[in-house]
Amino acid sequence: DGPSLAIVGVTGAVGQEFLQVLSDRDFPYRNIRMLASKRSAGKKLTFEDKDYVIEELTEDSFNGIDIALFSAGGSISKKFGPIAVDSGSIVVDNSSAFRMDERVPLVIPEVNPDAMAHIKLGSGKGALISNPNCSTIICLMAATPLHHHAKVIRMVVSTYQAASGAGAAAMEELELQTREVLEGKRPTCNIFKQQYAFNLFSHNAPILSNGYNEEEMKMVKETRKIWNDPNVKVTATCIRVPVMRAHAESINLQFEKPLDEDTARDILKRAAGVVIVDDRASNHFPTPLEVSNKDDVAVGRIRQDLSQDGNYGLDIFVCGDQVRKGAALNAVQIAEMLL
Ligand code: 11C
Repeated sequence: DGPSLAIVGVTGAVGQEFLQVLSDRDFPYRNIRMLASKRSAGKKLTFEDKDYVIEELTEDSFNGIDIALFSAGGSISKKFGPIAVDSGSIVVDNSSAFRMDERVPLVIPEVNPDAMAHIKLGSGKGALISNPNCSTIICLMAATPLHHHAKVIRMVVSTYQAASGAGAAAMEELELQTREVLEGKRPTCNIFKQQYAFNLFSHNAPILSNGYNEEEMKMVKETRKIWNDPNVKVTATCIRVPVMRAHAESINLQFEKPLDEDTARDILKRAAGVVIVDDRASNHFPTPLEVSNKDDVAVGRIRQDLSQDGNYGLDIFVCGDQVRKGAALNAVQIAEMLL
């Protein structure tokens, strides 16, 4: 027993991870509708020993659906999200389509669960809930517990983002290019316009008139919305690195009140969904590989920022699985809060 689910974009990297996470967490459901584009309709998939036929996403797909998990890109969400809501479904949307809409809660369950408290499953009323951008989720999982203690007034983030953020095709291209370069061949560049293997480059999101790219501005705007603090100062530089599925971020924090590193470590030790990897003696700190396929965000390099007087600043380094906590796990946790 449980709600009736729909997965929109089930063939994608995040769509597949939705299924994995639902299964890993024994999420209760009555039935699941597997939805994708016309191209994938008719294909079969097996989930928890049951065979499914992938259906084409249409306006009728949401009849009788209680919760719809969307990860099929912004334009699909913009078109079909409101249709699902009109059908009475609660949509958890992984795209950026509705994140900055003030009527739509933008939720990280460990950070701001109250933002969705008014949305009730079984009320017969549909609703939209947005999943934040992966870089924002991974950053705020570590920064928020410290923010609650000493109030962040400024945050400077530099990201090292994995291929998975650009989808399954980018992950395949990274693998292909790595082989090609090692074999002395010219690398295939279909997803990105430049060589990715053995390289890194500024994030591929469009550059805006202020010189920031869209990924960076998502971190700025989403942090303000999630923390409900329009005044927090955030700046970010987002970089794509040749890593498969976990993002890393260097985060510099400036606080309103002093916070020493031992207290920060204690706070992070107790924080839900966070694990500390901070072994100075053996130079062991978070790595993308060690957090891959894991739920927790790893935090290390916890140290006082020397450039700020009186313990008003901290530097930390975080890694989190982009496909899991950055996308599918966070969405399924939101769905769990509806149960
Ligand atoms: C990346 N964060 O890692 C991006 C991808 O707004 O959900 C996801 C974009 C988004 O490239």
